[in-house]
Amino acid sequence: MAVATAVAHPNIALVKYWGKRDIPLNLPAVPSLSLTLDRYTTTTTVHWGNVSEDSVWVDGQAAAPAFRKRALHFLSVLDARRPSCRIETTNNFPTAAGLASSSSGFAALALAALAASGRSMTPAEASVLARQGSGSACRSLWGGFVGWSMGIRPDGTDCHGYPISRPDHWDVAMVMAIVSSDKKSIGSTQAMIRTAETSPLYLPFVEQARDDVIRATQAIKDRNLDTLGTIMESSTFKMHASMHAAVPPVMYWKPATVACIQTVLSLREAGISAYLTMDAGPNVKVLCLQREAQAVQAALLHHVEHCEILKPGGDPTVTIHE
Ligand code: 2P0
Repeated sequence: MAVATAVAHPNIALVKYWGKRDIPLNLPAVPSLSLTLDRYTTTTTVHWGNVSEDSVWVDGQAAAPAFRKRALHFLSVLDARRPSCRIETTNNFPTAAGLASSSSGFAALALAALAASGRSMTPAEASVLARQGSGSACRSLWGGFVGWSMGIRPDGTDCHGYPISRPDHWDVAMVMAIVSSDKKSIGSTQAMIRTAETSPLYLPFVEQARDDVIRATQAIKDRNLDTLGTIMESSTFKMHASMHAAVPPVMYWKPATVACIQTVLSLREAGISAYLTMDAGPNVKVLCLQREAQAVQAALLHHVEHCEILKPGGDPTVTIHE
């Protein structure tokens, strides 16, 4: 029984995960592909045993009941006969605001729990575990560009992330226009279920996902930003259009979201290769070359107060304390 800390970076999907074929196991309806970011981190410490009762702490405060339950259940997925545990987690960026905090969160929790409980797993096995906490977390087991295979087994043991290329493969940046850091109005899981059950536009998104991943993977290998960006934007707009056509609609956009979208389209007309993506929130993330990132940031700062330039990030790290 030991104490371990893991640090993981969030990832932003370039080809989107939206919808599940198995809800408890977080088995996706589509394959997806992401970029792990630098600078943003979740740091999570797990005390496995040697504590009198379960506890979960977020930024030094007792966790809200829903997150406490979800985090402790996750430890029980790892070991149904586990001892009492203490979880301490902190993000250096806004939580549950469409900035992929659940991806780094459950990747860090999985790795800290594995190390603290004395288990060793391959990265793919750890990715299967992290996926059960939050789907997108299975992609934060690696830095750089990462894919997520759907797998075919009903138990999900072949449904995990896989590395595509290292962070230094390509000098791209992700410029994050923070329209709002508020918690999202509807959680991803509920929004996915509603979209899949009610949206007439959901099926085309699902049908095109596999081809989008294949073509995006080749574009990454070729370092072809215009091809990758075009696929990424198409995946984003197919996902959001399907949400907007759900009943009732799932609408994460705010006026500044639309202003940022129009800015990116104008930047392209001015000759800058900038392409956007959005997740379950109003924030707009723009993929471009690092040497053009400051021009992109300056244009977006007309519409948002906060806009940050992030680069491809590395693998998670794990430290065992005792
Ligand atoms: C993604 N998103 O591929 C997609 C695109 C948001 C939009 O994965 O229900 O927190 O825990 O599996 O991973 C956000 O959903 O959802 C997400 P669950 P998750 O990154």
